[in-house]
Amino acid sequence: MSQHDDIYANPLGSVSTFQFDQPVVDVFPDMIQRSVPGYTTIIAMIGTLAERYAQAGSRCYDLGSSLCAATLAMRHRIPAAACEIVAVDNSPAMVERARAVLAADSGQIPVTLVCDDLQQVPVVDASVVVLNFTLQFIPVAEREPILTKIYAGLRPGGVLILSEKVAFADRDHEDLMIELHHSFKRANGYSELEIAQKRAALEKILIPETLGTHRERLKKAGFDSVDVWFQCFNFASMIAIKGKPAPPPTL
Ligand code: GEK
Repeated sequence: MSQHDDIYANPLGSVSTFQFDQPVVDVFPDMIQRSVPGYTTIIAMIGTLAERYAQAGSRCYDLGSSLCAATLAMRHRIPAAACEIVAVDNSPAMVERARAVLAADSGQIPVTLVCDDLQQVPVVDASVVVLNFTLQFIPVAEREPILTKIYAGLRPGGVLILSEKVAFADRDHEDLMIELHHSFKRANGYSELEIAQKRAALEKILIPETLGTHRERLKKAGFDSVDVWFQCFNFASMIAIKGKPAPPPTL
């Protein structure tokens, strides 16, 4: 059972840059659930997308896997035979807790959990790659090579699911989406102080970009089809397909 997130509840003299350390790991499921609109839906739909796109004998990657929520969604929905899931996170505290989460799970698909920078991990023979709110933490200049590597490692017909906090070119719309996100957080019990201090902690390390920038970069990396399949305020998830989308299976 996840602890209640009150990391930013008391005034901090100076707010240090956010880290995925042990105190964050201890409250992570509660924190992400109360901070990211649509998180539960996105996780469930990653399972649905993996069910559709995972190919027999291929690998599915969860890059920036935290406590393996997306890994487990895929593990319990993939019908294709002989798949393997590779979950990667560079926070030792996250990976240690994720190991316990996986040990308590009864899914049959093998999961390899790797504690490393996702930029160092090869993507090989993949059919599904998930970057669920992870690319936003990578310096902007380093994002394109990651997408190029993922594209190269995908089989034809394979997909990248990319979820991000996004920015908007129009200043008024950007302000409105930020305000609506803060209303969502208030409704979930966060105080003005918690919202302000968390925002300051994330300011330098979570860099949102517009959907247009993401789309262009994905196309440049080689993806043939790029579409938004989920959006709530300034949180969105895209599906990028290598090759032309296959027709839906006959039921
Ligand atoms: C979920 N996907 O629950 N290499 C590997 N991991 C990284 C890197 C990196 N370079 N940079 C950050 N991380 C998850 C949620 S959280 C999003 C993802 C959030 C990891 C970091 O340690 C953290 O666990 C995760 O990416 C981002 O579906 O907290 O907003």
